Amino acid sequence: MLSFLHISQGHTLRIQWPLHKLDNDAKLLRIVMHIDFDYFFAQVEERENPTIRDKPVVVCVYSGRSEDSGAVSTANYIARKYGVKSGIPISLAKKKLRDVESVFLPVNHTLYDAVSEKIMKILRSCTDRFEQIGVDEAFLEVTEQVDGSFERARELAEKIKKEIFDKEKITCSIGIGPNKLIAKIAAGRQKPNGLTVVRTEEIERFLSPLPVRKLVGVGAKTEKVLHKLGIKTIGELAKQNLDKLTSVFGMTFGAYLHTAALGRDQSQVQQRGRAESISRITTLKENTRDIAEMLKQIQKLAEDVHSKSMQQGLSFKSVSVVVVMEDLKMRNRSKTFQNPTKNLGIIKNTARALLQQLLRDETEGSVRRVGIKIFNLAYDKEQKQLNDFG
Ligand code: DGT
Ligand code: CA
Ligand code: CA
Repeated sequence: MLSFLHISQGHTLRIQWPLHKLDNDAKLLRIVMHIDFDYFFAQVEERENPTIRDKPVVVCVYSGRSEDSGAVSTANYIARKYGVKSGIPISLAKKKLRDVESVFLPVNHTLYDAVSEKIMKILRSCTDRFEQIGVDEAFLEVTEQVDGSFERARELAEKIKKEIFDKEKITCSIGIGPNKLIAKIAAGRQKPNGLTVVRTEEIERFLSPLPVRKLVGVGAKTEKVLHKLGIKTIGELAKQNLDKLTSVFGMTFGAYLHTAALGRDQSQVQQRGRAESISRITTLKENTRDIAEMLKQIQKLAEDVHSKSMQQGLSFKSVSVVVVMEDLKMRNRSKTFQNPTKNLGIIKNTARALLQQLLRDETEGSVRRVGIKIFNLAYDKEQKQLNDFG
């Protein structure tokens, strides 16, 4: 893979990161990791209650209309052996599992979100280029960290899997490739608890036997059209000429199919998803001007926003207090510090001072709701270095 970085005289070119310092050829070298947590909602439920682990576990969205109406959100791999999968009706899942003792549970998003945040925080500490996709997936750009070595990327992935399992008892599957597209498809190849590495020179052999449906962006509809054209595998799709694909699928999507089937993808890992602020608000038992009562609630809310910020590895520079008056008018007061902090005491003390000030200014009317917000958020400075994994 690194062969083009060798100079003919026999010595190796020193790789100069960051990427923009490299020549054009070397810019093509990227190593991207995609992580997908295995049967996520069901695995979290197993973790919470290990006695259900050896049974089929089905996590459901109950619609509430009748006892079993609704759809399966996800299921563990034991249940999948019986044909239970995301999206099928709960009643159908029950039918498939009628001869075996199984566990049906309602979705508990608060729980899954909390676990997801903890794992995402681990991932974020492993790289400075991180893109979260939904609740159970993320891309990591690791090119620089592993010095362009797929072998070192594999080692890093093993350490990440171990850290997630040691800390959160959740398994995940990781794909490593020269771009996001390949990494994502690779992550899905050996599930659960898989690790699949696809080097640049392996792209064609890896992609060509796969059904077209495995290509990111190809859903049931596109698959049907492709099948009608006699195109079943990604390899067959890669052989189609661009004009034919654009005439059937339009310029944008046709061109996408063409390049994607060749395993090409230039899209960057986008650092995003960081919250602008973290806030909590609550309704008081009764409308009041009793500051002690309001402070009691504010202290609890402060602990909430603080723990949320800790989970996400965020510090803050600003704190604000908001109250909703009995006439539903909103009032707030904020304070911004010179430097970011993670200190719970600072949130509490600042909130108390802000609330006192607000009530001194607002002399009329009683308060219906109180809330708190931290903002001007930043990720913790000390990012974990690769050495911490070595
Ligand atoms: P896997 O294949 O081991 O990654 O299994 P999951 O369950 O993690 O599947 P994934 O990654 O496609 O989806 C992540 C979570 O999203 C999953 O635990 C439940 C939820 N989910 C996925 N598909 C559906 C669906 O069709 N309906 C509902 N309600 N939830 C879904
Ligand atoms: Ca998953
Ligand atoms: Ca997923």
